[in-house]
Amino acid sequence: MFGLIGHLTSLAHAQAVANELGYPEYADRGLDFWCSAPPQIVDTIKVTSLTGETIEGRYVESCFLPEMLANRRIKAATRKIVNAMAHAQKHGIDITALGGFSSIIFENFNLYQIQQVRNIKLEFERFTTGNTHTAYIICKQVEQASRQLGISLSNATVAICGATGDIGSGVCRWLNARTDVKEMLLIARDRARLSALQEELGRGQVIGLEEALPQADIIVWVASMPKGVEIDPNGLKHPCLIVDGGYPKNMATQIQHPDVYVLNGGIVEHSLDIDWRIMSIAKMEVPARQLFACFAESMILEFEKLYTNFSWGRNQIGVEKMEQIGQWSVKHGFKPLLVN
Ligand code: NDP
Ligand code: OCD
Repeated sequence: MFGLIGHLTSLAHAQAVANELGYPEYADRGLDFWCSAPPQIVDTIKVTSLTGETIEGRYVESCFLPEMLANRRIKAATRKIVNAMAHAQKHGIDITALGGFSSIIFENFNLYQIQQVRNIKLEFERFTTGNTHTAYIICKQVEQASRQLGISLSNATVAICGATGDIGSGVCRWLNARTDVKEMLLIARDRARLSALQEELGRGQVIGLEEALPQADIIVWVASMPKGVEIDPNGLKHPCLIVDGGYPKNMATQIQHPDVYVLNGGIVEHSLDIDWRIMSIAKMEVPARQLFACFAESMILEFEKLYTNFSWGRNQIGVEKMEQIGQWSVKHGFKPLLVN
């Protein structure tokens, strides 16, 4: 059985959907309430591969909210993640993806140390961040959507916001090794990590966001921002392809400009309908078929009977592993979401 650990994007979002999902006691409650709420299994999922095999999974809501980080409720945030992992393990889930901020919190707050959660000893090999598949899908979106829009990578400047992160560094490695992209602009806050990445790649310009945006033909957003930033589409190149892989979204602006194309980044479309209700809450356009690539990674590992933490640790996503998960992704019927 596979599992998905996820969370909602804001307190307002959580309050709005709690009622709809049959948890009226969670609606209208403030951050304190969510800080003390236990994890819940809120969906049972069935997915069929293109090979014909059907697998079953569970969605575990951790009850983490990004406001917990913004309000320095760090202890609550870390408890949400380890409790959700213990809940998944207790329910016999063999391989679980740590969606959105779950893996970021796990890594940033070094939760390896908390292996014992009440009577459960966490078995970390039952969990995967899902980031190898996410990085692979974002790269395929860049390659295929740029072709759709007539942007040639060999003439293109690609800005990667969150370049030094787990997904961002994987994307940079792929663009460097597997494409002929002309220029890479590397954006993040920590200068030392940016220099280390630049040295590893042997290329790339370290630059601030404001300076990078007007120069980019393609912008990949993979920064771990609890809240999105506003940008002015008139200050971008035209055409410009934006692939926003953030959860919550890195861009707060709803862009409506004929020459700026915004793609929901790190999203796959499955070839067959999936029997679940969570993706309508996550506001997918086609909720029966579209899902987060990190979630798809745990399904792929279940289809392949690979009960191992395929994606683990930080900044270790290499192109060979991306290619490997990519082959399985295609085999089981997942495709990157492209421009309509
Ligand atoms: P990491 O924590 O590994 O990396 C985050 C990166 O963002 C770092 O480079 C960090 O560098 C940078 N960053 C953070 N804040 C800012 C800021 N304000 N301005 C510029 N850069 C910033 O995160 P992941 O790679 O694991 O995840 C990245 C994003 O992808 C998250 O939003 C996550 O929720 C989302 N995600 C999407 C998935 C999907 O299936 N679509 C799956 C998994 C994750 P620094 O701190 O130096 O600024
Ligand atoms: C990307 O990184 C993936 C993150 C995935 C987040 C998934 C969002 C799924 C939304 C469904 C949540 C339903 C929660 C209902 C809460 C009710 C109280 C227990």
